[in-house]
Amino acid sequence: MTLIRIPQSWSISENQITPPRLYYNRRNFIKTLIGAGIGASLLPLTGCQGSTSGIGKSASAVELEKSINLPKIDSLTKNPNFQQVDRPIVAEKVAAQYNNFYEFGGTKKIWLDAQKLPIENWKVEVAGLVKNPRTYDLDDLKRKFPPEERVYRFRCVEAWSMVLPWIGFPMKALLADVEPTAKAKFVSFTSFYDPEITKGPGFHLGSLPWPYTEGLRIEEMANDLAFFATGIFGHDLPKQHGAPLRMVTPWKYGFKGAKSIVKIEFLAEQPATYWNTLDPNEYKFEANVNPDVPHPRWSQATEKFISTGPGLSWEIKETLPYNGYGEYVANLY
Ligand SMILES: Nc1nc2c(c(=O)[nH]1)N[C@H]1C(S)=C(S)[C@@H](COP(=O)(O)O)O[C@H]1N2
Ligand SMILES: [Mo]
Repeated sequence: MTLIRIPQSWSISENQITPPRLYYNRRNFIKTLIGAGIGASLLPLTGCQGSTSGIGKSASAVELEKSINLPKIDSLTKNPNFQQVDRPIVAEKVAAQYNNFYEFGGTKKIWLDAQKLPIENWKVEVAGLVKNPRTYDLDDLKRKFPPEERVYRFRCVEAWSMVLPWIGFPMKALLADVEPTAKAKFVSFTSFYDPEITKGPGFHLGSLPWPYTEGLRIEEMANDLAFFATGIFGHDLPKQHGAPLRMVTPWKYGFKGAKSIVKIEFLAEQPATYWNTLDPNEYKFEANVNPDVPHPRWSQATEKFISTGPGLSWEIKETLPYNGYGEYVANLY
């Protein structure tokens, strides 16, 4: 087993701390952009590769504290079925700086840029093939669906992983409230998008399939594991994790977990999704964690498990089928 310990996260270079999506995918993004005939817009994209991280600088340290210093969630139940994971929970401040949120950019400074997300008076519209279409505000959601904590493994398609203590409610509770009709076979989730606010370098280009969308089959949404997070680490969800409401599907690769959801739509047909539209060979709609199916450009057999500790450190671990959740979901496939 390889164990890499890096005591001070701010002493390492951007290449080491950028989850591999960006540099693994650089060629691919460039290809996509050129394919779309907007090669001249490459500068902002490649320009972000070398920018320095905000981690550890003192002004940023204050901002980081602010971003996670959020109201505690009272009357929280710890779901006893989802407390035990054979790996330690990541340090909160590591998780709060190690994000993907491409609307806000492609570097590891996203956590800071994401503070621009406006979450006041948030509304989530539920539409499509349901008996009770409706628009919830956050108070509705919190009142209707009492918060519980679930400790889940999290595995990004670029082969890093963590354990996170989410707070929220099971997706099946929402299903019971809105009652999909018999025609509903799929569901699509749309993230907040406003090109005036979500100005990620190179990523606000009109040719990319914004807004970020994801999708599930209805049976997947009804599975016990499928979860909506409104909090993490005992408090409300920080913006960089997708406040105020994001999806958590721990048996699937992390990109399935759309952040900052504004719309949920029930459909008869499989919806288009962000990464699958960008590159269907590399990002499948189903996207179940599977160590035996390599990504076209790297193996999925192992992962960099980001362990506890104040700095960034990781161990190489074997990746498990369905990310270890086969007993819950294998019957769906
Ligand atoms: N709207 C939106 N949702 C998103 C993403 C994104 O770029 N935009 N990135 C995805 C990817 S690739 C991952 S790994 C996770 C990261 O979640 P975290 O930053 O809370 O760890 O969010 C997912 N959800
Ligand atoms: Mo990811």
